[in-house]
Amino acid sequence: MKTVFSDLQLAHAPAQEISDGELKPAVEIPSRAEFVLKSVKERGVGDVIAPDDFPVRPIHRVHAPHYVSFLESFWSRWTDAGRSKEAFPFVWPIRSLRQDVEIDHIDGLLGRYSMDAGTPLGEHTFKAARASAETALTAAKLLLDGESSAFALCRPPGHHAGFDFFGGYCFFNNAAVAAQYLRDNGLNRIAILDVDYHHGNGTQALFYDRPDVLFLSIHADPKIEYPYFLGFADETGEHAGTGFTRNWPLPLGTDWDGYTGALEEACRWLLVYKPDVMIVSLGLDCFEEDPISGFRFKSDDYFLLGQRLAKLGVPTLFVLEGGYAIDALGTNCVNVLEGYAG
Ligand code: OKP
Ligand code: ZN
Repeated sequence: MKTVFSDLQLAHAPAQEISDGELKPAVEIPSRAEFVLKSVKERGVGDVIAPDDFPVRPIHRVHAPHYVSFLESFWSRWTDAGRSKEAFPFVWPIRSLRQDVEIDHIDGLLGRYSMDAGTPLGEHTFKAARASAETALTAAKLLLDGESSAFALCRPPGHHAGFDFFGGYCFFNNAAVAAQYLRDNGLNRIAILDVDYHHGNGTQALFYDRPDVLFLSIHADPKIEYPYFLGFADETGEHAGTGFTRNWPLPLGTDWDGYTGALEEACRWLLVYKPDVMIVSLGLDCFEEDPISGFRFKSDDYFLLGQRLAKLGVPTLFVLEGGYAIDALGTNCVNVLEGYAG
């Protein structure tokens, strides 16, 4: 299986994040990707290729052009305002505040285009996020060209990012951009299986009213875990997309045995839907040692996950999402890919 990776993704290097009432060392850091890349090479997963250049259009198919422009111009506006360190939003246009005014100040714009204060933006964030989306696009293209699987080593991750907002360490929704690209290039049915520990709120929202992209997510119960405000079992799609979203919120402490029931149900939906391509939003943060998560996967369980997905017999695009236990991240990720490849 080929891996797509771009060095430009390492340029986004946040120092700190707001977490638990403190400024703490950031966890979504460049070494995540470096450790995964190292394991991919050491264990001989397959060739590692750089992404192709893409026009901005496939990103605009998923994200508002004004949101993309905001990210692109962010650093110059931020420094024009006299700031030099990384940025965090702190005010949002929620209920009772106006959504319809055009904001001039960067502090207002940061709130307009975000869902949380936990996602630092820096000088190179746009460049890295765009490279991450192009990594997913290039891997999607490999499937269009006849490969039966591919691994997009994406960073920053994507599944929390929506039509016009960033959050949860995500800026462009790499899996969604890939899904839309596959649709725009002749494939009719795409399934996205999100196995990140956190609910993929951005991906769900982007395809919530569409039957052509099935969204399935297994994650920690949002009642007690980020992103809190989406990912409950009663969210099953709307309008033409009714029935094409499924969520399996699971309790803290879930281990592989506690996970497999939901996974089997998701697999049954996949078999019925018969997608042309399955995109796996591959978070590795269900791991027992993950510093920000509360599930109890062991490293060997990731082999079983890969094996189970292979049994579906569907062309599969793996897109890296979260996973913050740096030392084991490469092992866990490649365990999935090896389990899949058999
Ligand atoms: C991104 B992905 C913990 C703060 C957690 C948000 C987590 C984002 C996860 N005190 N902040 O889905 O792995
Ligand atoms: Zn996650």
